[in-house]
Amino acid sequence: MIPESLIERTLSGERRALARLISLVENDGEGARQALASLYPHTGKAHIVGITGAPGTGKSTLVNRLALELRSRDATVGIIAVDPTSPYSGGAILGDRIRMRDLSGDPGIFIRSMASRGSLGGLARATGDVVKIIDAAGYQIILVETVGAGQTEVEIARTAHTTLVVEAPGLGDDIQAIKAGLMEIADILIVNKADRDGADNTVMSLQMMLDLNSNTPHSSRHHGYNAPASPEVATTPSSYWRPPIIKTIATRGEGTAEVVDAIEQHATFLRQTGGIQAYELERARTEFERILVQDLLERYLRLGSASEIETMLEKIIAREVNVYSAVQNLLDNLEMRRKA
Ligand SMILES: Nc1nc2c(ncn2[C@@H]2O[C@H](COP(=O)(O)OP(=O)(O)OP(=O)(O)O)[C@@H](O)[C@H]2O)c(=O)[nH]1
Ligand SMILES: [Mg+2]
Repeated sequence: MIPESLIERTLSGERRALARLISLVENDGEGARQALASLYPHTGKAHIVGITGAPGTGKSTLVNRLALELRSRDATVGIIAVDPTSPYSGGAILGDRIRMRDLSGDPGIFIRSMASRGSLGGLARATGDVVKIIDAAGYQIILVETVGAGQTEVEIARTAHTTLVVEAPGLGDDIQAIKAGLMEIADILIVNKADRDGADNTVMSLQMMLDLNSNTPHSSRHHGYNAPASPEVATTPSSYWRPPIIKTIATRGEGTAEVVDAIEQHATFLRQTGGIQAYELERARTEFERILVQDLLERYLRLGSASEIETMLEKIIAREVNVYSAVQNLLDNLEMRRKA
């Protein structure tokens, strides 16, 4: 069981309690769910910002700078790095030791990196839980860094209120494909490493992709909650958010104030258009479905015996039965057994 006092101390903003509680919940032991249930009424206050993009585009460097900029505006900041290779460890950002000390010595900043133990689906769940805990502890802005390569990372980024997609000039063709997928979830586009050649070309190609996107009605993410579906009406300035493109040099902190301004503008846009409810709904739905599937799976697997399942798997690989029928049979059998 997780002691009630640990939850109380987390809620009153004690950092050590917060770190300890996160570890306990991450291990998903006895009481993790109970702790999250107690914290839940205290969540929903933080503005959650996802930062994603191809490997090495400068996300961590940017996050570092954004945190400093937000602190200078008196916001408290939680940082979550969802990536085993991310250069945060134990609250440290490698390669940038001076500012690292600035960050980790500041009581208004809390840094956590997510160990990627278990499945990727587990990572998405664990990240959602950690966001809630840091939110309940009272941090006003939560920055979540993910490497935008896989479905899980995109899923994590999608559950943020504001998603930053970080690009950099001179990336290869394989990266272009990632880029196209990430464009749809971007609320703010960053062209980092603007000190390098080709930054203006990158900006131009993003402009073109945005022009294409804004003509397709399915980019609903950038409309207010009650925005009409018709593209002509939806593109009026009041109900359509066109992702700004901002050039930054994260290593020098150039452009980071503009990025924070854009985050604030997007938060205002979401509040004014009711978009925030749409995000909350989407997030609740994703989470609900994920936990439903997980719990049902566990429950069914517990009801059936291990040997039954092994026998069934062998029939599947012997082509005696197909996987759809196998699942259907299992469900039917368990239903009957439950009723009996
Ligand atoms: N020239 C230049 N280099 C930069 C800039 N921003 C970051 N870098 C460098 O790019 C490298 C990668 O930066 P990170 O911040 O670790 O990038 P990342 O996107 O977090 O990387 P992963 O988490 O591994 O995907 C580092 O060597 C940074 O110093 C920039 O604006 N200009
Ligand atoms: Mg990183």
